[in-house]
Amino acid sequence: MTVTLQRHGAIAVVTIDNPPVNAVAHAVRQGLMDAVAQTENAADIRAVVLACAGRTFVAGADVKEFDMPPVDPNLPDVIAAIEAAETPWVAAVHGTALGGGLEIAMGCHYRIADPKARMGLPEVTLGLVPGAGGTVRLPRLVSADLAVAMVAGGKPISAQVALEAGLLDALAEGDLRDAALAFAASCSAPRRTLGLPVVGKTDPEAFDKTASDLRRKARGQRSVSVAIETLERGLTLPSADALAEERATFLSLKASDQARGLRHIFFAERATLADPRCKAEPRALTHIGVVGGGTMGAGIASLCLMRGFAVTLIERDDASAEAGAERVRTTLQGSAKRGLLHDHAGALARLQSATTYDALAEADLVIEAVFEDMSVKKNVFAALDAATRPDAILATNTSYLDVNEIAACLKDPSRAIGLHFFSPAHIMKLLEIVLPDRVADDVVATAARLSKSLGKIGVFSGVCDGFIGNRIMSSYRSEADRLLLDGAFPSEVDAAMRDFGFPMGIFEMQDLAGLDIAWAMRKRRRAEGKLAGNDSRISDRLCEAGRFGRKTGGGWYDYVDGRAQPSEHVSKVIDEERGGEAMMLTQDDIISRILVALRNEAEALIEEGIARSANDIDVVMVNGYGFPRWTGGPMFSARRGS
Ligand code: T1G
Repeated sequence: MTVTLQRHGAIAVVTIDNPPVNAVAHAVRQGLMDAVAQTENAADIRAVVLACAGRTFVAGADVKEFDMPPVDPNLPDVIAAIEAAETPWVAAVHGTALGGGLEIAMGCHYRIADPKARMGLPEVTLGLVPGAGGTVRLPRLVSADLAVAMVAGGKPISAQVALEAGLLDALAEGDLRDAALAFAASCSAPRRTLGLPVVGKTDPEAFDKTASDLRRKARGQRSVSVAIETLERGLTLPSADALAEERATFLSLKASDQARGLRHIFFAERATLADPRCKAEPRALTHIGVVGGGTMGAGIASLCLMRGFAVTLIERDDASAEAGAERVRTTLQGSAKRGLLHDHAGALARLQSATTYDALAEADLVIEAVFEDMSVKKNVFAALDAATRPDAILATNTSYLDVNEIAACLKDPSRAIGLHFFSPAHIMKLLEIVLPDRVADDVVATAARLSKSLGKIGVFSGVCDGFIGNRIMSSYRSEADRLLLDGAFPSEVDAAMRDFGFPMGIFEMQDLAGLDIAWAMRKRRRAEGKLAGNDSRISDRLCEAGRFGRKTGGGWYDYVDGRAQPSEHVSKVIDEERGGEAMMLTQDDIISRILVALRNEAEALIEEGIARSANDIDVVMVNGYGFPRWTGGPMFSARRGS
């Protein structure tokens, strides 16, 4: 049974049990409706505790049902029935009460939570607004300043913050169910949320600043501004009108392209590691070695420490080891300050640094993050082969080198794998798990489980020059270069792609990263005869002139007081390289040519077996390269014809 009712004396405990996250599927809605009827007709029931089995309170409506025809009872009706009850209902919240889950809790008359619980309204991240009273009940419990951050920002808050703000009535001391039963026994009458006055804006300027910050960060995602408008209307409209407006807005957004795109990515991200090889038993992982304490290595080490692993950081000498350890300590300090790291002292205690590989003799996994040069990486792997246990997994963080060639350095290549982190490693969600030909299944399974333990979105990639993301981005760069030769300028290409929804344009990105890195790669690949057809002289000429980007005061743009300006030098080089007539290119021309180039490269990656599916390509491009999330990714948006 998805919803059960048990008696504890005069208290009824209604329990939802719909694994894995108690999503409000139809069976849950019907079960709750039945429970209201049952408890209202039982004169000897004085109060109801609403609890959930498993790891969390209701985590929202069942997103899988969104593309199916609605089936009554709908969630607003269920919540209205709970709220109208004469018998007081007490929500007992644990885990994450999100979306419809928090809306159900707010429809209850009282709320008690486990101190570690979190609650929020993430609908905006799915291109929606709350559809079951969230924008109408929340402002009757907390200030509008907090309500707008929750509704339009989509981020959950802690139980402590919720208690202080008025969203919770109590935090459970000890067992949640016992505390909820005791709380329910003390309730004599229902307190209906809709009957409470709107709390209002305690600091109108703070409200406006939150709203404008969220609108700016949303870029092209419409649901954020719609959520702000819906909430603001809810502050002044009679509750029945506000509920009707909210529901109409929700239904309209649910059918939108952006909501479809965001639902696609939500499920695509959760399907990337569904692979037969992950059925193997993963190896135990507690002690992770990281070779290289530079930005990347220190970021990886910090992330592993934050997620509970013991880390030994290896550098070539004491000074470098101390510098690397200091980078880690600084990162941990920053994360602790932002409330992202609770066990700061524990994380620091788990960090060791050393200058010789024998410190890795007991490591379960070693990740190398040394200079991107094949001979350097091969030397590191050969040394690790001798210094580590034969069952230790050896991972390279290379972003494009041949992982098969690196693995071949080992006596047992089956223990080698690629773990391509994105910088900053403790913040970026994407992890490309690069699978060499001879990798063992349990090594693949271990990498998949590590990805989840690190809170990453892991995507499998085959071995090729640049794996999935960098291969696609190089096709983006090549098409952008061709657009320059055909008549566009860097600022026009960048403006078009920013209007499409990228956080920045490809030329701005190159100036930020540095043109010299790509220049060195082009020279290497040209020497290997691998660059035919993708070889624009423009970039080379800028590098030959020492224009490496922001760090040299000029690249594709000139930088004056840190601000990018179109460069006459670059325009002159482009005109010379064009050598002829320039075409008129509109923004649409630019966007469609670049999208076609991205998709062609993506199709090639799938064809070659480097990427497993179009969905994986969407996940990589959205989570690692700034492709606008609300489009669903380059492949999903192509299927939809945009
Ligand atoms: N609907 C359906 N399935 C869901 C789901 C949902 N809301 N949330 C999670 N799942 C599945 C997920 O696909 C995966 O399935 C499994 O649960 C574990 O998820 C009316 C309209 C709760 C924080 O946006 O944020 O309510 O892969 O891998 O890392 O106003 O899931 O195992 O088959 O993410 O521990 C609002 C979305 C919906 C919450 C748990 N709610 N979920 O994270 O596990 S709209 C959300 C999450 C709404 C109302 C509106 C996370 C989590 P499978 P997981 P996790």
